[in-house]
Amino acid sequence: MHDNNLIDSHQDSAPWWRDAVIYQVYIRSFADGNGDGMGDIDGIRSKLPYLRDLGVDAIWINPWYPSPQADAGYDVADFRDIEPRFGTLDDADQLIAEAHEHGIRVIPDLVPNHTSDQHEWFQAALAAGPGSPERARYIFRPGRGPDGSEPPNNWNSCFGGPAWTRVSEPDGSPGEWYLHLFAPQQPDLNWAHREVREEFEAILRFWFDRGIDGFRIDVAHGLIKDTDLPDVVAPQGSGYVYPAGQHPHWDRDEVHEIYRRWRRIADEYPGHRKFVAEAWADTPQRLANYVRADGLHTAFNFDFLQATWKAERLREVIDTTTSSLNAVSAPATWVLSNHDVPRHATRYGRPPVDWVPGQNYRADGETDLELGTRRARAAALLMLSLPGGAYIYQGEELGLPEVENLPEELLQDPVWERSGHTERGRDGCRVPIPWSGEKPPFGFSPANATADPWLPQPDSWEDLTAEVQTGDPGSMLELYRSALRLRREHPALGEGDLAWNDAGEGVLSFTRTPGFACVVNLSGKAQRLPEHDRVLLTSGELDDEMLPPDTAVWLSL
Ligand code: ISL
Repeated sequence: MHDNNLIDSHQDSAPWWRDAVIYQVYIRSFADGNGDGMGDIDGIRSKLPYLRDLGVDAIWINPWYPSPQADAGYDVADFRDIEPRFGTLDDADQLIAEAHEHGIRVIPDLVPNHTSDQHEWFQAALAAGPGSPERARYIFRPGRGPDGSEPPNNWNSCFGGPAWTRVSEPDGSPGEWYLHLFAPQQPDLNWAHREVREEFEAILRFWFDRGIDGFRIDVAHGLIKDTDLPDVVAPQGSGYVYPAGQHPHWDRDEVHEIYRRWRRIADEYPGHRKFVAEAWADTPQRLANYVRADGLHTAFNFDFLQATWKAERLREVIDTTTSSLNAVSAPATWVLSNHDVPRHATRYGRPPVDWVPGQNYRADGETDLELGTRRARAAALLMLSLPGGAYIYQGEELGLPEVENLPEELLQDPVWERSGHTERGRDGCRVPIPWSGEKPPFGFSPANATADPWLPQPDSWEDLTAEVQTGDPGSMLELYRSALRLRREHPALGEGDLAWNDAGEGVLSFTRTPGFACVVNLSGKAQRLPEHDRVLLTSGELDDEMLPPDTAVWLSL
């Protein structure tokens, strides 16, 4: 078993994951080592010093397994290997070792809800025909209607269109249908099947044995389906909410049995391995079920990500998050952006509307990017001073906006095709990172690259490269670096409690002990700072003792 270094030497200290800052590496777009226009493991290795200097505790890497990339790697063909475009298993081993030497933990992404249609299990299921043990690992059913030409039920794919695709049987006749809650190239596994469970337990061990520090669990709320496969009674968006645990395919109570077993496996390994659930639940209490002491350790806090830039809304989310998680003794996580949502510098520059998953992937409306960026700076100080852990999506530390004008012919997200070209999809937040230089590929690919970046970078990103921001005290990058440094040093930050202060309408003000306060001004007019000893950090210039609108400050008391 992997033993190293800095990371393992801390194995007996407090569980690191309770207040870790985890940086999301969207591997396709982070750094391209081999010059093929797509990011890779060598690219990540070359940026480890950058990540160490930024001051993050861990990286979560989006799926890096062999995949036809029908959904940017979330269609996994082999869970025990590395996509050749990204490198090899040896490269992964080396990355894990080097990251640990830099004090950075490594968290790959596990995709248990579905496989690629190119996975050997699915290919065997197609070849074996109806009623076979091979088909039992997936969800195959005969169609409805006299000739079976209608899908088995009315479920829809998250990417648009029906969640069922009909196959041709080995003899060429029109045959059964299989379920795919996402793209047709992502058939859902049958988690009622013992072999599926055993396979994933073995996959967990395969990677834990290689020294990884945890997993992000994709669609953690979706694995269990009602075995009767009943129609969904009300379409999404109609306002109807199923009684807790009774939706036919989301957030069913039986899913937690799976995670109880996984937790026991993680706990067998030294050094605090951890899970983070990508789970969508109707209420904070339902979400808290995923992070009970015998379940997954943490879950992304999408309520925070979805909240509009309004003090009352944010305070409500902060309070419901902390109270629901305190009830199960789990730490909160805070997240502003990821590879599925429009970047928050853009979101915050729009009229306030709550972002709805799956509905408005498209970034509608006029954007005031200067305003959005000012708010994004304030939001960073808010997020990084709240109790618990936080996620940073690559590029947010550079203040990258959503790229809203990618040419249609270059769009790659399956959402674009599946929605009949009504939703542009998520490519606008996935554009490769600008590292240096004055024109594309901005150091993303090496000088001798053989291809352009897989999505084009705007020329205007010349002003947003890591290189130009380094050392500029007014830059987003230096704000993140300072905030992360202070967060490490200050005893009040990380896990713990907060106490709200009575501040004016539209102002978030809280104290953390010992001796720390954060004030965020969302009120539209300048606010007097509360009594303090010293200003530690501000997201924008103070006007004497006044905090301007859309600005946050950290104070020493
Ligand atoms: O289920 C949803 C809403 O209830 C969706 O928001 C869903 O959880 C989300 O789209 C899942 O995303 C993850 O799995 C997808 C992949 O395309 C995304 O990139 C990934 O983050 C399929 O694997």
